Amino acid sequence: MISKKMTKALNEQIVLEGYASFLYLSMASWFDKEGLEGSAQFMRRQSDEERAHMLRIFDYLSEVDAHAIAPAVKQPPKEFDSVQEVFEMVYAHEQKVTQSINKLLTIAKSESDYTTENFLQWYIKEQREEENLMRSILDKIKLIGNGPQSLYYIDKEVEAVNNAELDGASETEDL
Ligand code: OFO
Repeated sequence: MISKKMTKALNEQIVLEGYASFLYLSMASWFDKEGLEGSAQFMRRQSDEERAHMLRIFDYLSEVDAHAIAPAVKQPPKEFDSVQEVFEMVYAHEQKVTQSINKLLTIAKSESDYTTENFLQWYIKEQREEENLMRSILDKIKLIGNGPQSLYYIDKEVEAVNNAELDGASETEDL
């Protein structure tokens, strides 16, 4: 039986994952407006992934007979100064999510809630991969440079990362 405290904390995580989905959708739209198609597709896919992360918690709560709460929609920023700023914001948000997952794990451990502890392991791995991915994109942006002439090359790099992720996902599905 899941505790009220654990249920509340998981519902708060739903808010965070849901906000990430809308934030990344807003970033995808900004990239699209700026003519950065590769980056727009990348952020659109990230947005879909975050929605899936949110729904995973929804389904878990209902599986353990708790009440999953649909979060309020908070308006994310819609204008950004640069591609680098966008990816810095994404990286910072992912770090915040990781901290939050770690707190959830601490609660689960303190309550000897092994079922939730086991459920959260997937997020631990996912966050490590996502932080690593965003850091590698930021490293590339820093190498290429953030001036107007560099935008085309940055977009191509992000597009290549997106295609590699898509290939990786379809290989996993084939297994
Ligand atoms: Fe990467 O934020 Fe979801 O888990």
